[in-house]
Parts: sequence; C-alpha cells; structure tokens
Amino acid sequence: MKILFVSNRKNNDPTERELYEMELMNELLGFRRSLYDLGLMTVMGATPARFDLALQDEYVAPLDYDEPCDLVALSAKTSCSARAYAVAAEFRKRRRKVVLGGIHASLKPDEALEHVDCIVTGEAEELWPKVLEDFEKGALKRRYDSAGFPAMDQIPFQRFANQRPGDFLFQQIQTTRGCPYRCRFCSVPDIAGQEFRFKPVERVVAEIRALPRGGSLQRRLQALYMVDDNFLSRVHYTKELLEALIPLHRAGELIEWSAETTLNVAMDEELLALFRAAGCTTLIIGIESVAAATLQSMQKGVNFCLSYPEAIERIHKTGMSIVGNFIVGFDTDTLAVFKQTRDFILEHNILYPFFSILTPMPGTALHEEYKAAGRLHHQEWGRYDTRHVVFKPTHMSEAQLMDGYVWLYEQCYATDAALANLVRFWARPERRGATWIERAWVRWRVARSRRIGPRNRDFFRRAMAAMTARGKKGDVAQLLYYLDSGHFADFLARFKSPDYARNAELFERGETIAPRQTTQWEHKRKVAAR
Ligand code: B12
Ligand code: SF4
Repeated sequence: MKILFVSNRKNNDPTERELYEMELMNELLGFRRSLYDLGLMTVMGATPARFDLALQDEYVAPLDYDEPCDLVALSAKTSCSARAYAVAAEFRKRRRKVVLGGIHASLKPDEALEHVDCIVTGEAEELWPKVLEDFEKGALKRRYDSAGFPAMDQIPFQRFANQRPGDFLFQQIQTTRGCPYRCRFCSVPDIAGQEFRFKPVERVVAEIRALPRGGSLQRRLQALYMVDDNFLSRVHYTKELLEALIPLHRAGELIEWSAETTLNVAMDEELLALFRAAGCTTLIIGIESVAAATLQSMQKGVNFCLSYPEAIERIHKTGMSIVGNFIVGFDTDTLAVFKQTRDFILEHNILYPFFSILTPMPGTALHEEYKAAGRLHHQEWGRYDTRHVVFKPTHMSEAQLMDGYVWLYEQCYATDAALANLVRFWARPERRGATWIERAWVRWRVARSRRIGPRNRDFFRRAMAAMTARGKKGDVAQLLYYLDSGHFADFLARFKSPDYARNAELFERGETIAPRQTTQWEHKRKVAAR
C-alpha cells in the first residue's frame, strides 16, 4: 500500500511570496525550498515499514493529483488550511481517501471534517500506525484524537521519501515540546501542552547524525534550524545538550545552526559561550514589542530579565546575530510604534528583523476576545498569515496598520539605513570576512538572477563595495538574506493603501503625532529606581 504525503502551499498564486520561504535566496543558492514541513516528515517517520511512501511538496514542484496511491496525507497550519482543503477536494475527485492532521485540524476539527475523509488531532506519532491499520482493514474512522503526548524518546526520526535531501536550505530538528507560558496571541500551550518535554540528549545527537544531506556544495550551504518554541526551556538541559553538540560542531557534523530562545539567554554568559562553541550562529528571539505596556498586556513576561539593549549587546559580543520577531497592531500600539520599532532595530543593530501583523489565531485567548467584541472581520484562514489585517485595530485604521507593516520591511531591508545596518554588523570585531571565492561565487550567482530587480541589484553592488572597502570583511550569506528580504519588501508594495505616502510621513513623524510608548528598558529603569 502506498501513502502519498503532500505539503501544500499557502495558496496557488505563483506571484505571492512569504519571507520565510526565501524564494530569491533559494534561487541564488540553488535550493528548491527553505523549510520543509517537519510535522509531515515526522509522521512519515512514524509510518510502519510495510507501507510505500512518497512525498509531493508544492513549493518544490506543482502537485500531480494523478500520482497512484492508496491514501493521501495532508498537514495544515491555519494559514494554509484553505489551500489544503482545495488540494483535498482535487484528490477526492479522483476517488482517493484523504486524511488531514496538524495544528489547524486539531484546533478546528469540525470544520476540517467537512473537507476530508478523516482527521487526526494532536501529536500523531503513537496514533498514526493505528490509523493505517484501520485503513488497511477498510475500517478507517472519521476522526482520531491523540490521547496525551508521545514519550519524547519514542519520537521517530524524520523521513524524506523521494525528495532529495539537498532540496531544502534548512535541516530541522526539534528537541523540546510544550510551553508553560501563556502569551495571549500564541497557540503553542494549547497544542503542545503546558509542560516542557525534552528529547534525551543522546537522541538529539543521533538525529543530527542521521540527517540526510545534499551533495558537497549543498552540505556546506545547508544550515540546521532547531524549531523549538524555546530552545532554552530549562537551562540545565540546554547546557547538557550544547556540551554534546560541541564535538559534533568540531567534527564538521554540525556546521551552522540557529535556535529560538528568549532574551533571558543573555543572563548567563557561560550559556552564551556554549551556544557559540557548539556552532550556533543566529538566535531567533520573540521580542514582539519594544513597549513595556504591550509586553505586559500580552502576558509576555518571559523577556523581562535584562534591559533589551544590554541583552542584545551581550549576544552580539559572542559574534551571533539575532532574528528579532516583532508584532505590530496591539491595542496599545499607536502610530508612533512603527518609528519606535525601526529606530530600536537600527540603533541596536538587529540584523534580521521579522515583522508580523498581530493575528488572533483560532484557539488563542486573543481570538475569543476579539470575536466576542465583534472585532474580527472574517474567518478566511488564508489571510490569518500575519501579513494581512483581519481585525479592527484600536489606535489606527486597518490601512495604516498594513502600511506600517510594509513600511517597516522597506525601512529595514530596502533603504540606505538598512545597508548601513548590515555593514555595521560586518564591522564587529568578532566577524570573519568572506573569502574571495565566496565573493566571486555570489557575484556570479547574482549576475545570473532574473528576479532580483534593479533596486536590489544596486543594493548588492554597494554592499559588495563596502565589503571590499572594509578590508574584505562581510558575510555573503547575510547579504543574500538582505537581498531576499528586500525582494519581499518590493513584493509587499502591492498591499500599500492609496494613502501610503501620507502614512509614511506620519510614521516618520512618530512621536510628534501620537503618544510615545514607554520602552521595556525605560520601564526597567523606573522600576529599579523605585
Ligand atoms: C517551524 C515553524 C514554522 C516554520 C514551518 C516550516 C514548514 N514548512 O512547515 C516556518 C518558519 C516556515 C513557519 C511559518 C509560519 N508559522 Co510557524 N511554527 C513553527 C513551529 C515553531 C514548529 C513547527 C514544527 O515543526 N513542529 C514540529 C512538528 C513535529 O510538529 P507539528 O508540525 O505540530 O506536527 C505534529 C502534529 O501536528 C501532527 N501532524 C502534523 N501534520 C500531520 C499530518 C498528518 C497526516 C497526521 C496524521 C498528523 C500530523 O503530528 C505531528 C507529530 O506529532 C510552530 C510552533 C509549534 N510548537 O508547533 C510554529 C507555528 C506552527 N507557526 C505559527 C504561525 C502563526 C506561522 C506563520 C503564520 C507565521 C509567520 N509570521 O509567518 C507562518 C505560516 C506557515 C504556513 N505554512 O502556513 C503558529 C501556527 C498557529 C496556527 N493556528 O496555525 C505556531 C503554532 C506558532 C505559534 N506561536 O502559535 N513556522
Ligand atoms: S510565544 Fe513563546 S513563550 Fe509565549 S506562549 Fe508561545 S511558545 Fe510560550
């Protein structure tokens, strides 16, 4: 029997793009997708050996609905659920049974059941073999609910089936699940439970060793992304894990990797040194907002250890860069938030800002609250993707929130100030410079690209000039990321309102037109002075 796993796009508009899909970066580096669907690959790993497996990834190639198979398995996060339903409909037209799992089916089971033959809710490692057994017997039920959570040492290794491992820019590993916090915009505690669960360290090491890799060039370029919501759930576990990763890094089995942590990571300098020694190059941090009131109202207490500037500087001193996740559109946000956020990023040299529009995802406290208040405009899940405004904001119009989001991407990736931010990061003493081979290779790749566009090409030319002028210091991978993000900023132009120019002027005037928020570090200073 053959199971066909399908990873679908968010929608089937080829002109759409997402920042995390890094389409331009992939084209320049020769990969076909940045991040595969680890949930699907894990369920593939939990599939008993007697079944044949195949994977179709819509980001890699258009779907072939006629591929022979006995069962189709789909996975969906909320924002790609509508497309998953459309894909399911195509397969069902061809008389294939379709099963859907993943976060959205777990949060909205009744809705999902209207579109597929069977749903599986929760973490499916233990339940999936039973689903397949029933299917073999012709007794597939409509719904399977995972009872509790699988033991972390029993989670199977991910499998890739027919996809070439070198298709993907990032390899992915998960070391922990669950989160005891309750940020009001986040669904993780409801999905993965409020207890941290840890994979045994030796299992993580074995998983890294077992990761399939591409050819020698791809191997050098591929990086590992630890997908944990908080890689720093328990410091003693993280330290033990990092110590076990150091030999892998030294042996070249773990080249470059990134992980999501809170800013609390910076409290412990020994911990920071371990991250670096184990080869971590980038920390992904949910800063969410620079405003103290917003952080408090979202119960985002986890970030309150040091002042933001202190914590950021400590991380930068190790040579690691930061992906700073920021959300705009909170009820406490005024029009001043955009400039305050941009200035914070540029002043503190945050290299990779990632902006999201606040989105009340189903299953969160925020969703229930906004729904009850009649503030949600619709439930078109395809637009619950953090780059559309789906609710009524408090201190600005929907169009201003959208314009502010686009403005932030433009300001941080497509301006002279953005170039200066990148070049300033390169000037840090801990950075190594690109080799001439890397520079020549990247020049060659960019010259061949048709998608890059004139503004971005000019950005590239000036960044390369800065790289050479500064004693050949500079990181070509970071530059490619800037080109990709600049390309994303250009794409976002289609969402600008007719009043964009006027709104941009207002954002630039920031505090003179709207009350400025007390920042996290000003708040800390005040509390300390009391
Ligand atoms: C890695 C990650 C990403 C990667 C995803 C890469 C990819 N191609 O899938 C990237 C960075 C691209 C990403 C993007 C986004 N993400 Co994200 N992401 C995560 C994160 C941190 C881990 C997901 C993961 O890999 N888990 C590990 C695997 C093993 O678990 P799993 O996927 O849940 O799979 C298990 C079960 O769900 C089930 N299952 C899953 N699929 C299937 C299929 C079948 C057939 C069966 C039987 C079972 C089954 O069994 C699996 C094993 O237990 C989660 C947080 C979290 N804890 O889930 C957020 C999370 C999923 N993301 C979220 C969001 C909001 C987004 C974005 C909208 C954010 C943005 N600003 O762009 C986009 C949307 C992406 C999309 N395609 O729609 C939300 C989703 C909320 C929701 N209701 O959908 C989460 C939960 C974070 C949060 N704070 O709330 N994300
Ligand atoms: S945002 Fe992070 S810390 Fe907050 S509940 Fe979600 S996973 Fe936990």
